[in-house]
Amino acid sequence: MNKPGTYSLILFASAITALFVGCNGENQNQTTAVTTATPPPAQVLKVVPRPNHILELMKQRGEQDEAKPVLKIVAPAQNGVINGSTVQVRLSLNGDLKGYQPHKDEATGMGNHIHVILDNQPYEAYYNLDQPFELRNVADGDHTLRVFPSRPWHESYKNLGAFQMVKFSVKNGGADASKPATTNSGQQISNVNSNAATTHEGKDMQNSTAGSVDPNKPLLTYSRPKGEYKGAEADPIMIDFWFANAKLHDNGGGTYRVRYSIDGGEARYIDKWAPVWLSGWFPGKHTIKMDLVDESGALVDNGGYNSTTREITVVK
Ligand SMILES: [Cu+2]
Repeated sequence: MNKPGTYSLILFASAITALFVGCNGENQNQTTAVTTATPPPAQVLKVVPRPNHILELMKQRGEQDEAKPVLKIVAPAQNGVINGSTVQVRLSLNGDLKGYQPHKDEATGMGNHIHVILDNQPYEAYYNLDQPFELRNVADGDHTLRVFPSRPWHESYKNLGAFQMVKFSVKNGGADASKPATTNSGQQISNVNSNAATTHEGKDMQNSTAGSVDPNKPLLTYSRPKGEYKGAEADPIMIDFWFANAKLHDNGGGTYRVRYSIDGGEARYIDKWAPVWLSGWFPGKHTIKMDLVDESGALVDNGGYNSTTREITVVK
């Protein structure tokens, strides 16, 4: 975010100002004019309430936001071994759904969906549970898969049973590690069944393997923000995560805190498990670092997944 050119200009302007003050005390107007070349304002991010357009969407959705969706990972199986680099993901959705169903509205490109996370990569969106979701180009080795249901605006459901994780491994996959990361977008026609070509959702995956994650220990799963934000979408931007196997400080006597920092700035804390909306983003690239810490501020490790840094782009 530094702009060396701008700062040199300011230094130069200050030098000129000093010169004027030094040699001609009467030239106050000139001095004032030059010193108004102030440095660019720093980005100040404020926590703001849930925005009105989301409140409006919630109203239109009836009871859906009170749903308690329960996911089950049908495939890959826990500790399963996959031959080949394409991993078929199958999920079943149950629980108290109150009308909640994953579905992409073709007109808006939005809808309820599932966040699917291979290892600790950014999530991919899975819309049509009637079709398997393909993770393509998955590297040989051990992996984890994490899933949880999401609303159209990418806020996760946080009820018991919404989040699931399995470990599996890939053998003889021959995945191309040199492939660029997730450049293919979404849908692809697959002729798995020659009689009826089916549309599979799926994504090329980055080269990664599992951390040594203990499924019973406190686990922070980074979800949002992700990708590119444009116009009204970029103000405010939501921070959201899944937290399993423990409680945060303000959720009934928990001892954990989520610490985040934007662009390497001050540490901020989330003590109650809920999305946080931040307003005031400058255009450009930003980093978001999200850590799980204990009350002394020490990182609580779990296979490396409890400390995640992501980059997003804000376009205005
Ligand atoms: Cu989403």
